[in-house]
Amino acid sequence: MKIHMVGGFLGSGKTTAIISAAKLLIRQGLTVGVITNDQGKYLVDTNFMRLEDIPTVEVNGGCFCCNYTDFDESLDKLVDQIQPDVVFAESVGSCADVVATVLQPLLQFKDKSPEDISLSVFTDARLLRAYLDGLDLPFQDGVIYVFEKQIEEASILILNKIDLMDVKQGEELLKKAKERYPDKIILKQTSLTPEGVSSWLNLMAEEEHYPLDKKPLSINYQVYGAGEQVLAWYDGVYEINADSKQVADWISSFLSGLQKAIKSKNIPVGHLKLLIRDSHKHQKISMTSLYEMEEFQFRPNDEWKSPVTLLINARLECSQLEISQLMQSVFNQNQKEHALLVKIVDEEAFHPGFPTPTHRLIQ
Ligand SMILES: Nc1nc2c(ncn2[C@@H]2O[C@H](COP(=O)(O)OP(=O)(O)O)[C@@H](O)[C@H]2O)c(=O)[nH]1
Ligand SMILES: [Mg+2]
Repeated sequence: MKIHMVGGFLGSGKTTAIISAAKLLIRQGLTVGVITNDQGKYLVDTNFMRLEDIPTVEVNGGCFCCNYTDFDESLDKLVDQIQPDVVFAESVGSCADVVATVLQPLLQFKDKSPEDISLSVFTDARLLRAYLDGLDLPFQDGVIYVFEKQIEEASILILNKIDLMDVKQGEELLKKAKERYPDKIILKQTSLTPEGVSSWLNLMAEEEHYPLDKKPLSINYQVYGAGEQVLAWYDGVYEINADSKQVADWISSFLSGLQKAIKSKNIPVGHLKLLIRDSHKHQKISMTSLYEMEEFQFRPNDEWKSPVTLLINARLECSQLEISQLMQSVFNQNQKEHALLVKIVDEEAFHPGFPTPTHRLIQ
């Protein structure tokens, strides 16, 4: 069984790539399982993977490193349930230091060997380009520190969403990245389709990519912890009961209300993702950093059948109070305009705890 750890910043495309990769491997006759991970209770990624027919277990309420026992049990559960040939584990987008806290424990306590394990780190090509060009990224220093540390420990670095640049820009970025990170295998990628991730999959299947030969990551947990905590988390589950047109109108204006509120308050976005589902279909909508406000591509003409569930996960650089007030005011404003039967089934907002890994093995 191969275990591919997939890390990298919020919104860099990890879930998208895992889904494409899983579909390709399943088509080839392999059995694939996924372990998702995030801070809250109601995870968009887990539900989305399952709706895409990919066997998925989750570690919620904190990252793999601080919940290693849950990670370990989730892996056992997958093995019991489906005996996978390949497991993808997606770590939280604000998580770093996974070699010492997750991969080393896998080797030492699970009796895995290095050729069974890989670590790929995803970056949004545009964010990496801005970073390598020395431009200001839309986050505080602590958050940028997490972004840097994630890249530093990668053995495979993916320049993802390369389709959003022209070919020349992509080549230039690859050249710059190779100069800056000469010890890494670096791949340009578009993760939207199974075909787009085939080179990445071949790479992981053929060679040994566990970064054992490298020095342990030198990381300042105070700075990392501050970066992790400054991004507040919100998750919510809403249930909408109305006819299809009303549901679509409510969601459309809720989405644009969110966009407007975030923009007007100038709040940096780590990730804002929504999963809309009814009994026969689903759609995931994402907004990542300020570059991608336009990524909200809701299809307003779809037929939605009541009850429609809206699952929301947000990671914004603001306080817990601000994130809950923002969600509440957009919701209330939307209710004033549409007055539908929309129930908030559950919701919560918090700052993730300071990272305290279960294990930190640096040989
Ligand atoms: N254009 C483009 N969009 C992508 C690509 N990979 C992911 N995305 C989009 O980026 C957003 C965030 O992706 P997601 O997989 O949820 O990121 P994660 O937070 O790293 O798991 C989604 O809207 C995806 O559709 C890509 O290769 N090209
Ligand atoms: Mg994800």
